[in-house]
Amino acid sequence: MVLRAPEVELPSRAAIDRAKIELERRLGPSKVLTGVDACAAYANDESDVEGRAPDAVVIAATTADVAATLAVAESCGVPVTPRAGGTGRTGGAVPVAGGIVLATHALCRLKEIDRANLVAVVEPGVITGELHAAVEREGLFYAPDPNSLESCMMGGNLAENAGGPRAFKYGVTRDWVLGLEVVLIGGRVLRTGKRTVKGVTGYDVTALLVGSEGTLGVFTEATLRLVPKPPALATALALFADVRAAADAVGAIVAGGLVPRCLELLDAATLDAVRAAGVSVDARAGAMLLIEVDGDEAESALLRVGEIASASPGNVDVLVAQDAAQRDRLWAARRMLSRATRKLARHKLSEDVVVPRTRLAELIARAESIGLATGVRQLAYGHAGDGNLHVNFLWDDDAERPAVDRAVGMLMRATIDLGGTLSGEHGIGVSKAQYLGLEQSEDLIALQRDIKRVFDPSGLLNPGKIFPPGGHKAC
Ligand code: 2HG
Ligand code: ZN
Repeated sequence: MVLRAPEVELPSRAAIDRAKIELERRLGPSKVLTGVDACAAYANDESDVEGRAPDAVVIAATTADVAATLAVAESCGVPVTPRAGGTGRTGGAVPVAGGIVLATHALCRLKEIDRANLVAVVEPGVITGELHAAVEREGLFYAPDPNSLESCMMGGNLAENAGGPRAFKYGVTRDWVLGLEVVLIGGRVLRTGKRTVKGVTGYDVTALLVGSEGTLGVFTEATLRLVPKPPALATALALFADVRAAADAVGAIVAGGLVPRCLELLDAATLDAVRAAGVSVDARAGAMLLIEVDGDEAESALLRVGEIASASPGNVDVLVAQDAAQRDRLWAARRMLSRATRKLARHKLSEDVVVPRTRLAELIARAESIGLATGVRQLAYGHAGDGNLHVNFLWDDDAERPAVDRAVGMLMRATIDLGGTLSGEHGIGVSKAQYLGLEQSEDLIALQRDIKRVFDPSGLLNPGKIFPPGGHKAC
């Protein structure tokens, strides 16, 4: 059961044919796929957004390839959808107007790790987990850790401003990007930002581009900030009778002056999925917090976190990971949640709403009543320290889809009521575009559309994303 793509203007047959000829002439046939099956493989990402198979896929290997593709797209008037790992959750890499998919996965060099300046330079096809491993071998650390880090790529992380469990202490992708090389529609190559820690020259175009969901430019290189690898790590599980008790303990830990690097929450239904996947979890637990602390004082900080969690109402137990192998098992269980919960029903939709952390318990209660009111099964897990909750809606029968859409709309409104925001890490893409007007004023949306026009006057770059052609309903 798919989310219908928005109605967008399609390129003419003649424009597509011209573009194919030009692309092959400029890039050579080996970098341009036009076969039906080859193109169909680039029509989707990991969201349920329905794509329109592209007419051509460019496998770019250099910045010059990206520039040539964007020059051809502009001169022929054909839309382009940029794509790196294709692991996005809101349809950012889904070509909704056909045209060209510009794949950057083959631009995959980790070009540099500069230990003295604490900088890494990467191309968009570098897998995030591989970047982690490479810098950690040098005693350094790049913090953003989306749970799909074994398959997602830096290009997508930059486009969506990806976060992950460590965002609570270390922030999201944007906080780690010093500068970019980006190609604009038409083929102009720009360098933005800096390679220094400080630097306030001009507008912060780097910050604007990170999180722009492929609508402003195509990344070909990023200069990233690194820090020394934290010397020690300590990890614990705190089990609670129910999810409200766990959410309240999160507030108590933060109010106690502690800054764990991760504070992850799993509700009862999610714990059942974890148990079903073969991980044993105390039967008394109706919710769990996975807590990780790093730094010189990690052991003593974890002890303090454990004391606060044990003293919190509804606590069932606190278990400290005894060694790296136990810690790895805990994280493996957390990182497979998205896949484990997908097995619970034929269809799953995972939202990534955020509220101020003190309102997390209220958001969970609202999600539960939305499930009851619409009859749609739901469960929740996520980055509780950030107030960022993945409310998952699950259903088997296609006929339930309208109820799911109602549930999603209700969740978006509840989030805004609680002072929150629609997306903490997956972006707006196609999936949430219709709700943008709930959070942002017409003036703010109009200003962003104006910015989009400056970068992309003909609207050829990733059409149908963030700003749907039909305007925004204030649903
Ligand atoms: C996570 O935190 C990811 O595991 C994916 O953001 C969330 O698919 C999901 O539910
Ligand atoms: Zn997440």
